[in-house]
Amino acid sequence: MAKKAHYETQPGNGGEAHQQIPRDASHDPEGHLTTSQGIRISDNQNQLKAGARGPVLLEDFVLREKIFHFDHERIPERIVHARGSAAHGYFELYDSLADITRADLFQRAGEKTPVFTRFSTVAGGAGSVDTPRDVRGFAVKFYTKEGNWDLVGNNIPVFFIQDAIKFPDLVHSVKMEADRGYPQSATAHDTFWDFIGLMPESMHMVMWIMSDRTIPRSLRTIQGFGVHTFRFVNARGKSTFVKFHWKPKLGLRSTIWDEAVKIAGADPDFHRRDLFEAIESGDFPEWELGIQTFDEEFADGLPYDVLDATKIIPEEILPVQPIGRMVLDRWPDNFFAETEQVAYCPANIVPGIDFSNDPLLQGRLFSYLDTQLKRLGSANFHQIPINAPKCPVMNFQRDGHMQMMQPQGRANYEPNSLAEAGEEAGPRECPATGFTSFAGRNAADEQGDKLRIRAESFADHYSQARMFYRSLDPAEQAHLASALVFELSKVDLEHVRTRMLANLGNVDTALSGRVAQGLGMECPEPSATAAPVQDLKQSPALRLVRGALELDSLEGQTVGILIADGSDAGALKKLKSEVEAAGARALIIAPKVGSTVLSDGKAIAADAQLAGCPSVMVDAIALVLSEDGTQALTGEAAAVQFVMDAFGHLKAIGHTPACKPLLDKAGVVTDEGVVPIERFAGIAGKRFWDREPSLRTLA
Ligand code: HDE
Repeated sequence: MAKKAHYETQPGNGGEAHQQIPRDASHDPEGHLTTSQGIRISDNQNQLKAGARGPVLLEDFVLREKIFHFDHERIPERIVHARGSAAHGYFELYDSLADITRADLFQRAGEKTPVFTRFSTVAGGAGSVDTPRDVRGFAVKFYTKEGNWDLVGNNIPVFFIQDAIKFPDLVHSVKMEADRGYPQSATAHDTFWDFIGLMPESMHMVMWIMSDRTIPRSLRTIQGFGVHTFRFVNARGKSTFVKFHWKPKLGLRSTIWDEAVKIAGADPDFHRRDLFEAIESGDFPEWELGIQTFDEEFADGLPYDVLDATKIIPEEILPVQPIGRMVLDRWPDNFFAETEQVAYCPANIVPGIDFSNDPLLQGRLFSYLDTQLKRLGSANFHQIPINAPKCPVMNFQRDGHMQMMQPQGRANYEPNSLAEAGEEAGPRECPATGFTSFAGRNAADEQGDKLRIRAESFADHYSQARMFYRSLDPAEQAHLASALVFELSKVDLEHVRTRMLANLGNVDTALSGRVAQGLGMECPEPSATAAPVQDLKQSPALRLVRGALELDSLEGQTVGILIADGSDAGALKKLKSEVEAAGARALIIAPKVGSTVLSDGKAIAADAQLAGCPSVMVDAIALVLSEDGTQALTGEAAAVQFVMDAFGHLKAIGHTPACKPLLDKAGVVTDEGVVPIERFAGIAGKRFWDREPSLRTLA
């Protein structure tokens, strides 16, 4: 009789879309504490001793097992992208893309595919803060019916280097300096700028990382990009190049540098908390997935190479077509089990999607699988529930550390003829539906002599950097120049600064001049370039400040309402309901969190205490204060700073008439963003960029 083989799905997964990973199924329904062997524990407070004051006994297996497990709780953190926050959700397709790809998740309009998405900073360790100036990782695992597809991208569409062999050098240069062990999570130091200056191909990326993109207000307000050119392959085997873009429903929002620095102190977990609270309150973060598709002929007509990850295809040249949306609607049950153990890999693709020859992408295909083995400690890491596909997994890979599968029978090789003897033969390869690599029009011609060489078409390092800089709004250009001044001012090696200024001269001499002036240095001549720098047409789609993705709406934002004893109860109620009607959160802040007595004599509890909730924590502020309340707070540094920072960070300020002395003390000058509370809800969603030049010196 044929034995039933257990080649089925792996533990912790199922077939249906968006199925939840089961919560620890092994717990005792009666709630008893046990050892890992299931032995009930009678006393979890005291070790086993020989007498009340006597020595501890080695036989105490309860103690030894507990401490042993604790000793091994940490695993190596990711060498890059160590600090991350993630959530479950789904991807919903708008219309079938069957004409360009046979990928199962893109076949049926309205189909939902479960996803797990992890956002991260790059340079800092797992315990570092959320708001350094840094690239944000944007990694999405799609649990499709034909296996897992990982789109492991960033919030910036280009990268520092063109070839994977430079990655360890790049990462070493940006991380804490080898001898001194600092700075943590910052590019503002010698070794990073030394490497960057010697690597002119990074200059386009440098423009992006010095722009406001790298100091986002929320993870819900970042874009995501697949970066590399990929391929879609349809059922007839036809290939189309594709680039992936995620656009946030709430639009793009950044912070002011001074604000980002202060958030780091006020709440190191600012982005993680924001994502958690949004999901827990049912305000589910959402992004639209868009694609740019093109063929070889289009690619050949571009003045740069689509295989070069330091280049974009501007949306004005090739529009982004929306194809679906991603909604994140469930926070993980357990941070370690899911967010920490999730293992993304750009090599995880499904039939209908394929790689391009981008040399950076090709290098990544090796690195991620390798790093997961180091991090998770076993070749069976794909069996961890968060990594397990939600479709059948059947093969003859066997054994290894922490093997969770219990295959039955003798078939652990292929081909075999065990079926002829009535035994289970195991799975067979599937030529018709299995993954086949796209052969490539030029696959044969593109092979040449074995050379360590960079294609000529990768030689232009500056034209797109210039295009990016010149496409920005003047306010963001000023932020970018000031960011460069800040970063280079932290560089002690003068020749490194000078080299950077010379490279910046190729982007724009006005930019290098501004930065040189900000540093108080002579501006050198532009450095030699490998290819002539071209004046490409500007791309307004690249703007964050006053760009198409900057929305004025209050939706998804938080308004901090400052109250004190005597605040007008009616005005507060009205304002709160207006703010909430606009889709925002009203956070009541008071000098004392427990109770504030309003004008109607009733006491209310605040959501936050003033000293613990500076205005950097909110997107706009409203001051609902009586004359007495204002007088009390005018002598309170936390209140003055609250208002001063909101004004300095270009936020909307609404106020009751009695607040004038506090506004004056904080140096607030009335402009279109400083309004009576009756008009506040209408303008509170905006930043007031025009205020900035009067407040701080920008380069
Ligand atoms: Fe990564 N990258 N990377 N990277 N990367 C890792 O894999 C690597 C690159 C990105 O939330 C590591 O599991 C190489 C580009 C994200 O878990 C590692 C090269 C882009 C994440 C690795 C690159 C990324 C990683 C470290 C140059 C944007 C976090 C831990 C060839 C398209 C995923 C890990 C998560 C993580 C290697 C360049 C995005 C070491 C060798 C370009 C979002 O394998």
